[in-house]
Amino acid sequence: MTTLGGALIGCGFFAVNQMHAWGQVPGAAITAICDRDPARLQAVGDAFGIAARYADAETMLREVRPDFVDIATTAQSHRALVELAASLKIPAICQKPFAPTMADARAMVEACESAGVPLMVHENFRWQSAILAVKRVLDEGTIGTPFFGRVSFRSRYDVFSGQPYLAEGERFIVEDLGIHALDVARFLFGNASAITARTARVNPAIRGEDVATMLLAHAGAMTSVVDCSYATLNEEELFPQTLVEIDGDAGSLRLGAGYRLSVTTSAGARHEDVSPELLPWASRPWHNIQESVLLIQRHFVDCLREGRTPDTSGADNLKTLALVEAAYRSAATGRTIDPAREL
Ligand code: NAD
Ligand code: 89V
Repeated sequence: MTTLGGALIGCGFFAVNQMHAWGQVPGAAITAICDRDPARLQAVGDAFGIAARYADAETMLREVRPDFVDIATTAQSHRALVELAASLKIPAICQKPFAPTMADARAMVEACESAGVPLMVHENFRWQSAILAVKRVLDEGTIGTPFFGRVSFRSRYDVFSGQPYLAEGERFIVEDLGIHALDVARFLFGNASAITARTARVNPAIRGEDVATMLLAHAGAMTSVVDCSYATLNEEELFPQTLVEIDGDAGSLRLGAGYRLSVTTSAGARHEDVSPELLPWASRPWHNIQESVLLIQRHFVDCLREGRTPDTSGADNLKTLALVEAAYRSAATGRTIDPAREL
């Protein structure tokens, strides 16, 4: 198997996880890195032994001509970098949030489609092993046809120390974290035809909303609640666990604290520990997210080799982003919004 050579743009807080994970993806290796910030470029270059270091993404991509590019910058830069990759016919992974606006996101998908270039959004929460375990139970039909679901993330973990920009934006929790939870809801329950949202800011030290409660209508009778908060002081701090409840016509399922999966049917209840693996480079409590980074990057390489479209392709992610936009519109207007209007 030939090794696919990748280039990484953005050597910040989260990219370190992506670099560690690339070291474990069979048949792929990062051979060049780029950051505008010389200190960050040096730190990642030294830590991972990468000699090819660039301050400018275009120079790197033109010189290195990698087999793929991993864009690990924040959203404002995504459109220019994805369009650059498309223009050079380089398959791209782009971090979430995919884009600050739907117009940018549509343009990025269009640029890659017309260039025939694969594009995956690094939307990794649905790749968490506990969420995959929930999906397996649903697909096996054990609890029958679901009619109610809840995807819940409630915490007071200090995300701002690692990611200071999260305290500064006009938007916060729906755009940064709710986006993952809404994507998990789509993954488990299918697309939504309506969303009603309320948001609040509890922490006075930040600019955006840190609480959001969203009600989604899916196909048939299926209804879900997606709720997230960074203002919740729990007896046990659960960051970054996503809890899931699903009721079906033949049983129910709960993904509870500590990655405890309970499945109840008329035959009784069974419990399973679906804790993520603690990878050699991972650290608690982030190990859950860190494992999902490895799984999604492996998926991208498998898709590249097999000519398949990644599950979280740019086109797929437009639907998650539309839910985010619709949630903000609903919270601002007090109305129920059809996310298709945002597409
Ligand atoms: P960060 O600010 O720490 O790092 C971004 C880096 O990109 C910075 O070092 C910056 O200098 C560099 N950069 C920006 N524009 C550039 C350009 N045009 N060319 C070269 N370098 C450029 O941000 P972060 O916390 O690492 O977050 C990055 C992205 O990852 C965000 O979109 C964030 O939402 C996302 N994120 C995802 C997860 C997840 O689980 N999927 C977790 C955390 C963060
Ligand atoms: O996954 C993320 O996007 C992170 C965090 C878990 C802190 O919200 O920003």
